[in-house]
This record gives sequence, C-alpha cells and structure tokens, in this order.
Amino acid sequence: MSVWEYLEERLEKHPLYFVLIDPDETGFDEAPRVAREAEAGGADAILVGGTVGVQGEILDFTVKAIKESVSVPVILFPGDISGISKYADAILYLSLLNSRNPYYISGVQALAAPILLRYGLEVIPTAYLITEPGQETAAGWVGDARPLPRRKPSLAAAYALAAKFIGYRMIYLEAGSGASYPVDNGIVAAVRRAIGSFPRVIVGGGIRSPEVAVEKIKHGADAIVTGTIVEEVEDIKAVVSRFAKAIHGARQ
Ligand code: 1GP
Repeated sequence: MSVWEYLEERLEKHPLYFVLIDPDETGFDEAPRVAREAEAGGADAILVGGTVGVQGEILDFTVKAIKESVSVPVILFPGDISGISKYADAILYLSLLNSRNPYYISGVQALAAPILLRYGLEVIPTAYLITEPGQETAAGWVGDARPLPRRKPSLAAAYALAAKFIGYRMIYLEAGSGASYPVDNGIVAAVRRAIGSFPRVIVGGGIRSPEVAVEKIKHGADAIVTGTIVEEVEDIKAVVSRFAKAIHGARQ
C-alpha cells in the first residue's frame, strides 16, 4: 500500500495527526526516541524536516534511524533540495505557491525531480501556503513568502482553489514553526468552502493545545501538524496521546 493510500484509508476513519521532527531542533540522536514515543502516543505519521541545518548524511542517518524505530510512514517535509533522503517512505513535494521567488514555486521541484525518480521516493504533490504570521518564522523568511492575510481569507481561498485546479493532492496551510498564533480559523474555513472535500488540507504552525487542533478540524482541516510542542515537553508520549485522542475524535 502506498503512503497516499494509507493516509486516505485512515482519513475515512478520522482526521489525521502528524508529528514533525526537525532533527536540527530535536537533536539527531534523540530523533528516533521522539518518533517512537510519537507513534506510541497515536501519531498517524512522522514528518521529518526543517528550514535550516537539516541535510546530507546527517539527515540520511536520522531518517534511517527513525524508519527502523517506527512502523507508521516517515514522510519528508523538506525546506529545500537538501531535505531529500532515500530512506523515507514518501515526500511532501511542496510548492510554496505564495512565494515571491520562483525557485520555491517550481525551480527546486525541477532540480529535485530526477533525484526523487532515482530514489523511487513516493511523491505527494502539495501546495504549501504560508499565512500570517508566517513572516515572523524561518519558513516564511527563507521561502520569501507573502503571507496570506487573516483579514482577507478570500485570498487564501483563491490560492487553494488554484491548487485544486492545478491538481495538487494536498494543501498545507502553514503559520510557520513556532508561530505566535496558528492559521486563522477564518482562513481554514474559507479554504474548505472554496475547494470542497479535495485536495486534503493540512494545518500546522503554532498549534500548542489539543483544543486549538480540534478548532482547526472543525473549520475544515483534514490533518494537523505539531512540531515545537513535542520539542518542549518531557513526556512526549503523553502529550502526543492527548493531541491524537482529541484530533481522532473530532469531526469537521
Ligand atoms: C511547521 O507546521 C509545522 O512547519 C509545525 O509548527 O513547530 O509551531 O508546531 P510548530
């Protein structure tokens, strides 16, 4: 079964919860333990990636170690071409549609494509949209994004509809890792209204409680990503378990 089929099958049962491991933040040695605890807590998949400091042999080593530690899919969440590893199960093939820099919209995808083919990595075409307050985060700054404004959800909806028409399978609404507040509920709802049930919508950045995660699902998210919160707590399994229970029990 492909990772995409796995995600779709799970989505028929409940909304999804992904735990993001940024090896540069977690520490390369700690990443496999974090992944194990995340799986034990109920995460549906592990995302691995980050904007800076994640690449090459160290990334390969980390992804391989995570793969050997868990049975849920390990999916790359690359910040650049350096975020590719042949040891992962799949890659979110991100296009930052609201970047000012064409490199992040189609340039890096072209450079990456032959490598992905050679590695046989499963590709999940994903429109990456950075919303306010993404300008204060590394992803927004490095990706040269024009963050979609909270006060104009129709702009995010227009980008999402473009993503649907182009043929993306996922739309990742991103406030940025460690953002001071998450993607606005009005944006999530406007995107969902605009696109119907497909593409699937991932929401991440600045989500620090199960209650907020549930709000995003109720406004139309199919999947939630948390990263920072897991880097900050002692008992990872307990925290992931609280998020997983809330997200899996929530309905759109
Ligand atoms: C970042 O959406 C993810 O790309 C997760 O964000 O680290 O704020 O949870 P946080």
